[in-house]
Amino acid sequence: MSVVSYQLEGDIGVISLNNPPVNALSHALRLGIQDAVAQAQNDASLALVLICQGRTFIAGADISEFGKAPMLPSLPGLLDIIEASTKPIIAAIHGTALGGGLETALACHYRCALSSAKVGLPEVKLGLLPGAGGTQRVPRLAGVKAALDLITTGTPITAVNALKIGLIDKVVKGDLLSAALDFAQDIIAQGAVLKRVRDIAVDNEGISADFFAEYRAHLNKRFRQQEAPQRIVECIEAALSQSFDEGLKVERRLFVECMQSTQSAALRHLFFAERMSSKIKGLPKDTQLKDIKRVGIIGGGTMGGGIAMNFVNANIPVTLLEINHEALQRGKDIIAKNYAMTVKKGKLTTELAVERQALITGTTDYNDLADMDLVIEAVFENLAIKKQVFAKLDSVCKPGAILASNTSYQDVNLIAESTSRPQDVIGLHFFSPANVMKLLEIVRGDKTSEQVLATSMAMAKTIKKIPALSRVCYGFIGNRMLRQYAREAQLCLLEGSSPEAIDRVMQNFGMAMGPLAVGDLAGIDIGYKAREGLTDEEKGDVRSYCIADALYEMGRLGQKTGAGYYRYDAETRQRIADPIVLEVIEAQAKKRGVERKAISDETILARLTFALINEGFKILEEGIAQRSSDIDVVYAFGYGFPAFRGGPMFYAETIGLEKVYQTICQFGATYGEDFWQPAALLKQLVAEGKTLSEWSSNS
Ligand code: T1G
Repeated sequence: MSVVSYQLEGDIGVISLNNPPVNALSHALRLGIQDAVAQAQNDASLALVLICQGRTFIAGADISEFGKAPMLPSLPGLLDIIEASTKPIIAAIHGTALGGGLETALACHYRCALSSAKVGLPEVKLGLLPGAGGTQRVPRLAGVKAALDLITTGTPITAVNALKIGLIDKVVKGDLLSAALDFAQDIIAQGAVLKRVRDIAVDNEGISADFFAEYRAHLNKRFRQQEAPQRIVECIEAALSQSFDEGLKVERRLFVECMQSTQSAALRHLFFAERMSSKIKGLPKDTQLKDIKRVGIIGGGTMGGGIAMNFVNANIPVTLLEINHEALQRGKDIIAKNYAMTVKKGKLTTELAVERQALITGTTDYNDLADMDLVIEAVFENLAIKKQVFAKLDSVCKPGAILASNTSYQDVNLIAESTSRPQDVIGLHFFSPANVMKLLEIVRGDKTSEQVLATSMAMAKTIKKIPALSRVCYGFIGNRMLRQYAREAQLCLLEGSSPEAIDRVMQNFGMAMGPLAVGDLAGIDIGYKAREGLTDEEKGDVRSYCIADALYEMGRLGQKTGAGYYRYDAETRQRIADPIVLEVIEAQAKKRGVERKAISDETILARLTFALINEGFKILEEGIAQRSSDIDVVYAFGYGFPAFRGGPMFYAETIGLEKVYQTICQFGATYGEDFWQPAALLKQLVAEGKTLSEWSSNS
């Protein structure tokens, strides 16, 4: 099947691309376009239309070719050929013209698009910048400010908005090819002018002397530590101050710098990891999916309410069960409040918010769940209560209904045992706030059927979640690793650091929030209550929670009480270091015989991140996670791990497994081997000189 076809439609040459799934600009596609444009220069055509088959116009350069030996024609080289055409070329856009796709359209002489189409330059999300003239052509058509906003955010815009800022010439309706052919005829009738974007001067209207410095400062706040946004500013500055060809050279130089950066490698790793995580190793491709038309949710608390929103947002009706009408009303009020906030932010219309809430039916009667295709339990995090709920579901739900628990720690196998249908039981671990967080940990029980697994993965996509599969262990992937990270944060506190020092180190690393600030946000009572049900042995080393317990007993639960590891300003809710906390820490250190001394930022960072990484290796060697990139997906999309570092396991590779291993051995010698035993898999890979991605893709 040829990826490019060329034929005359009357006096218009039509270049048609067909490179599923998204017409990415593979080498074959670039060659095919080059040949078609060359052929058209000598035939009877008066103008050309460039159009794509399938679901979208070109969605970008072929990311899977990155890092491989370049093959001619390069994309910039191809765009020079398009722009130098002796006949006007009209790009006909549908779907999402992104990255190199939009750059290809900009090298054409005209652009038309269906009103449903979107255009954008999302390279920055891959740690890159538009490397085929986008930073030089967009300012010429849309101006400097619009170019900076479009390219540094990477957010696509609608065809109508693209028309408004001058990126496209016409929004068309109906059949795209017919509309594009009509548009080409108009262009011919007007003299077939070769409108080359490179010939347009950049408008410097309103660009003050400190405009770029201010924009850089804005980017520093919004995209902390990210390199690509700053380089984009430099490209746009060049578009304004230099010739088109000189500007292209600046763009090329900075694009190569981005391409070679660790940040871009990390973001490209996550791009594919996010798409890989929904694939289940060993699951037959043709596994039949169950139809999920009606969903029941048990528990209308913060989690249950948030979970319900995911389904009604996907137009799937929900029956929400609570123990009584007051609790049910509270649940509905939580949902109404969440929607009101979304409407207030302008992200949803009032009508849609009302429509979606109308899809939620409340009940206090389990029998109303009899006909549900999927029921998700989101009650109190207590195994005994969950087992009672599942035994009840087993007696009322229809055969074949999927029975899921939103548990974040409990053993899904034990929950399944409380039913006669363990094959239909699965864990669906949502992250709070459940209507916002992208990650969904899917926990397969030993007896969960392939059909329930496959259906859960497909359902995750339907409700726009990013799934990651876990087997059963305490805390699954994310929370099991988090316990080690939190333990090291607590020990660093006890041994000499402070909440503000630890949080500063982790925020500078790129975490959305430091661990102690997160503790105050979630509530110190959560951990305290989770430990209440555990034996001393299960609780682990008392040094890892004695400070939290002391704060709890002082009534310092975190933000909810105005004080926890920090004090919170009543008006601004700003976090303020509190000397009382230091007194609590010193008292606990004394009580535990710990002599406090300063801990360097570097040691804090290594202790917290290597504790995560080491546990990640154990999770891999135990087969809890399918692949290392799934662990990266969990941390990047569920725990605020900086995407530009690729996730904890990718980050370990960028440091080098040898260094991680040696440091963990040193930590064992310094802090004791109870916590610092290198994972067997880490030790094995270092001994074999193998990388994790090699092992993970081979296993
Ligand atoms: N290259 C290669 N494969 C791609 C791809 C790309 N650009 N985009 C998507 N795919 C694959 C993806 O891996 C998946 O494969 C399948 O297509 C469906 O994708 C020079 C340097 C277009 C909005 O960043 O944002 O141009 O898993 O599951 O949810 O300046 O894909 O099925 O085997 O995401 O409908 C810039 C990235 C590149 C766009 C569709 N372009 N793609 O979303 O489907 S850099 C991008 C997307 C560049 C130039 C620079 C989305 C989508 P598989 P999907 P979707």
